[in-house]
Amino acid sequence: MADTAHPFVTVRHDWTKAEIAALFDLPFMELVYRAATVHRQYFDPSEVQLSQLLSIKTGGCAENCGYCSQSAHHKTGLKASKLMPVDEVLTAAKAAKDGGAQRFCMGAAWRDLKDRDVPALAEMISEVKALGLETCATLGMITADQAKSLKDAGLDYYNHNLDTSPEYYADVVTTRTYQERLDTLEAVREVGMKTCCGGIVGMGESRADRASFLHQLATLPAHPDSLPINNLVPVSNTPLGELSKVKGGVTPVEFVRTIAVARIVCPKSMVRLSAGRNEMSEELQALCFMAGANSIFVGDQLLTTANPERGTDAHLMQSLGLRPMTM
Ligand code: SAM
Ligand code: DTB
Ligand code: SF4
Repeated sequence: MADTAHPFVTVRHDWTKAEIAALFDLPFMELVYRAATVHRQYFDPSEVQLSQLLSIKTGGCAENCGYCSQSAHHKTGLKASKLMPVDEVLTAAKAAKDGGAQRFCMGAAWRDLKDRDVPALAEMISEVKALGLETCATLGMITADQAKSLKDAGLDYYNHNLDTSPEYYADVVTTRTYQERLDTLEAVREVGMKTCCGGIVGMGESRADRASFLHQLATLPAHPDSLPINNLVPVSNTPLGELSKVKGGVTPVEFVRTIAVARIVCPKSMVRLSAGRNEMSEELQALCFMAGANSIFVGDQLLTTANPERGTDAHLMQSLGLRPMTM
């Protein structure tokens, strides 16, 4: 990396872990300044992309992700439901569009997508797309054939997160491997669909883990088009929710550092300030935008947990002079 006061950062896929760790260790003002500089190379820093989530199939998931309210392995009290009918999804998508969302992301608590569900999803996707929204889905592991069917139906993005570093991964989930996650991302890229891939901070991982997680993203054959950084939303009776009650999450400054490093190593990605915003002050979110975040989830619900209400986000955008991204 050029070590100058005004680094022009090009898109690189050969980042080393040591370089990324060194970014984390920069004095905070220097790190944020560099990230803000990179942000301006590729984006208008006043523009924020707006996505909205809907849980189209909730709970009862076979995976044991240690942070998740929807895993059947944890007694979180969440009621499991079947795949939502298309008309209900469309009602939610119309409301999202009317509320200003640009992208509609449909999430299902599945380990992997079953072929029998593809026709219903294809119909859902094509009708959401016809409303004039960008479409995104997160349905667990998928094959290239399934990805092709979803793309043909009008799916623009597929979300599948790496979640953490390869080194910390076994402390987070044991029912699916890191390699399986990479394979799903490969299948999505293979059919030319855009990828949305990021992870979670505040799960008890170290700074070295956060650097290693971003190293994975930065050295993918193609950087994620969208890169969500979630701050753990502690859910009671999940292993990591309980751990965070004892250990605490990351400090706000460390969270901003993670956003800044993500912006520098994946300069063209939309870095999404994702879960955890409901618990953040306006000032902390402002620091995240300054550090290069340029995407958020809108709507008062993420999948199963709360997100800021529309009025709260309208105030945030207005007070910071932020505008919805021109598409
Ligand atoms: N089942 C699919 C999967 O795992 O790919 C899709 C839905 S899953 C809920 C999508 C992502 O949400 C996870 O990979 C994780 O990064 C994030 N997530 C889930 N629960 C969270 C929590 N309590 N706090 C922060 N992020 C969370
Ligand atoms: C992502 O990285 N974050 C979103 C989306 N991709 C699917 C999900 C956040 C979920 C937060 C916990 C919940 O609401 O259940
Ligand atoms: Fe299932 Fe996804 Fe939750 Fe893991 S994160 S338990 S795969 S819904």
